[in-house]
Amino acid sequence: MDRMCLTAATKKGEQGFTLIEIMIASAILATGLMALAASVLYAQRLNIVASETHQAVQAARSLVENMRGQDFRNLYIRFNEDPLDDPNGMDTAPGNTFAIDGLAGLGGLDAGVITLDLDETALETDLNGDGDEIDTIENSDVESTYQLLPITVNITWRGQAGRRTIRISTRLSSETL
Ligand SMILES: [Ca+2]
Ligand SMILES: [Ca+2]
Repeated sequence: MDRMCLTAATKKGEQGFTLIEIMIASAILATGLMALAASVLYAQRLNIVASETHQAVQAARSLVENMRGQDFRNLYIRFNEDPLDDPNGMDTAPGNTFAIDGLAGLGGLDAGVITLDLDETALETDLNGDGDEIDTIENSDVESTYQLLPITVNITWRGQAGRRTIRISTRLSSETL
C-alpha cells in the first residue's frame, strides 16, 4: 500500500513540471545569465578604459618630464607646430604631436597634441617677466624671452569605449630648471 502511494506521489511530482514551467524557468535562467554576462562585459570595459586612461596620463607626464630635461630656451620652437623655426633646421624637432604605442589617434593622426601658448594677454600672465601682461608673439619677443612656458597636452584616442580625451596643463619655469 505504501509503495503504491509512493509511486503515485512520484508520478504526481513529475507531472508538476509542465513544458510551460520548464520554458519559464529557462527564460529566467537565460535572463539571469545575460545580465551576468552584461555586467562582466561592462566591468571588462571599465577596466580597459581605466587602463587606456592611465596609459594616456603616463604618456603626457613623461612628455612633460622629457621637455623639462631639455634646453628651456628652445622648448617653444622645438615643440610648437611650426617646422620652419626648428633650431637645427626645418622639421628636425619633435613638433607639436606625438604618437603613443597602443593608443590610436583619430583619423590616423597622432594621439598626443601639445599646445604652447605664449599670449600674455589671453593668459593674463607676465610670461617673460618684463612687468606687463600684454605681450604676444605678434607684437613683442615673448617667444625668445619667456621665463614661463604654459604647456597643454591633449591626448585623444579611439579606445574600446569610443573616443576618449584627457588634458593635462602645466607650466615650466626657467627658474626651476
Ligand atoms: Ca618648431
Ligand atoms: Ca610680459
